[in-house]
Amino acid sequence: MIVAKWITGTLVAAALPLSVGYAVAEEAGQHPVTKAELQYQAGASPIAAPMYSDTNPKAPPMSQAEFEAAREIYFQRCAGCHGVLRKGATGKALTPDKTIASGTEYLKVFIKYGSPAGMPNWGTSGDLTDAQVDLMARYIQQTPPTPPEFSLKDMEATWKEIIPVAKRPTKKMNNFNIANVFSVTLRDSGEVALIDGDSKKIINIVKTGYAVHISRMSASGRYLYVIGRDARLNLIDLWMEKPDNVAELKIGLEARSVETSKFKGFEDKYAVAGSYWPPQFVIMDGDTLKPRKIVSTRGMTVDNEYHPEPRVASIVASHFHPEFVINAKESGKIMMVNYADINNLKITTLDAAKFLHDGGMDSTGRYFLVAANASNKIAVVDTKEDKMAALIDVGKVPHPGRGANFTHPKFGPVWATSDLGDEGISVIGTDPIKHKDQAWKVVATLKGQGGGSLFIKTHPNSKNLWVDTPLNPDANISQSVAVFDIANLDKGFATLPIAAWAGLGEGAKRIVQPEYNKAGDEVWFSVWSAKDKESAIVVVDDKTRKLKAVIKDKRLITPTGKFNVNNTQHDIY
Ligand code: DHE
Repeated sequence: MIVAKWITGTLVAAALPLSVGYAVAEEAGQHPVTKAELQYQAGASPIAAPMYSDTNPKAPPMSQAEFEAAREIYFQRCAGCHGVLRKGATGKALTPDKTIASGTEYLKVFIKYGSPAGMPNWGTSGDLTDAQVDLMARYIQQTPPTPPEFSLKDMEATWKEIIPVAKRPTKKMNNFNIANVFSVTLRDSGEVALIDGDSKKIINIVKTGYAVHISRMSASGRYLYVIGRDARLNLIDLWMEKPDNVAELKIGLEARSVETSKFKGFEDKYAVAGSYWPPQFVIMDGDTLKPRKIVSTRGMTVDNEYHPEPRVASIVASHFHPEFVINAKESGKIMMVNYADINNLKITTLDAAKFLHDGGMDSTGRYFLVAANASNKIAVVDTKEDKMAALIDVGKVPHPGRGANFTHPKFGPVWATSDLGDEGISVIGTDPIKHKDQAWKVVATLKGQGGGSLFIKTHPNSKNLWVDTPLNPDANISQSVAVFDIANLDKGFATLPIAAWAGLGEGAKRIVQPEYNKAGDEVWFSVWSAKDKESAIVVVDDKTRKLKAVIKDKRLITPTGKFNVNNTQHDIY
């Protein structure tokens, strides 16, 4: 069986015995963890900056070279779950007070064989040699090294205004139908491909950050923002003859999210980006990326315990107030950041649930639904009242992307999420006026192809609900996609063999992230293989569910997320 794993930010395929393929177990207070989730969470951290460290006299000895080697392994394999400072996130805290008490021999067993609660078996899986296991057991007894902070001055030093506003076009200078352009993440080449949705031709390949993550649109639909895992933010002007970078800023050492101001009167005025390290967010000028204000997320969790590194996960812009809705992962707090006066910021902080990750708006744009993934919950924020509307129990490790809004034949307007940890799809009522009894309740749980799902999608003009399963350990499932008929959800799903349609050679060929075109009559899928293998984008006719086009190009290296300009600009999903 083939399971994906991330090594130094690269997707590779590795054989794992069936017994560990979907290991599920539970420890008091922890949710059961699937292999798919583990592989996903244990992503590499790109932090490469010099770090402060000291030597704990009680810890076993290590040479400087050993310490550096272990530190590199820690940031590649362990930081995603245990945190940069090792204070614990979805994984346990690994601070010297705990690890020295356990001792080297105990830690070696743990690292080599893993634990039923979710610790991967790094030794027996072949990922780490015995010598590396020994190294890591000694390393985690040392005082954790601390990466540097990143101040406004540090950011300013990285700021590049590639084309100043005065030298940019004053009107659209190309003939592209830019509302139907797609920005496609080329994960391992550190680029995005801008693809014309009408002709399916590549407009430009634009250099962006390392392991580029997401793209978001300005309110006007002119500016495209792209954030890399290395916290490099790029601003692309779609009005240029050939759309390209016009500004760049490094907002920290590691990041995942970016958004722009969308409230009336503030269109295109500000951008905001959140970082994993340091744990903070920065508000910038929307058209230049000039950094203006940094706010730290360090502080108490929803359980009233101090957390030193609550990473910034998803961010959305409110349509009801001049506010950004900013989600802090480890603390479980949602900050409604009012940007009307950025020198006197007003922040309303809501208590949601720990491990906030990804989410999207309901069809009216009033409610924001976000997964508290390792808490198995969806938190609902009323962005008009700036209050929590609900906290809903769903399946194991919900992972909606931005989710899917549609009208359920019985329950009216709903929003749905699929799960990383099981095959369920939770359908949640979102209409507190006409369907009050169903609002913020799971009205149906559909059964999909299996666990390992990351993204679910539909469109207001479509009758289909698409659910991917790229992290499922069974290649038949990860290489195909499930589609439900919204009018007949009880009938179950049909399966489309997207990877086979792409006609590629060998490779993982994971089908990831359905994304609609502007009209809502085509749905695009990435066929994602490692960077030394051929990948593709498959376009399906939404009505007939038949293959419409395959986009292949040697420059399409590891395509993952795709962001249609119009749908991203208007929160259509
Ligand atoms: Fe993502 C969204 C974090 C791994 C593809 N990802 C997000 C968001 C966060 C996040 C916080 C929400 C951003 C927002 O809305 O503002 N992702 C993380 C991780 O921490 C994690 C688990 C591990 C890591 O090391 O980065 C991770 N993500 C991945 C992948 O491996 C994926 C599948 C492939 C890739 O390109 O790296 C991936 N993430 C995506 C995509 C979105 C996303 C495509 C946006 C979906 C959308 O429709 O909006």
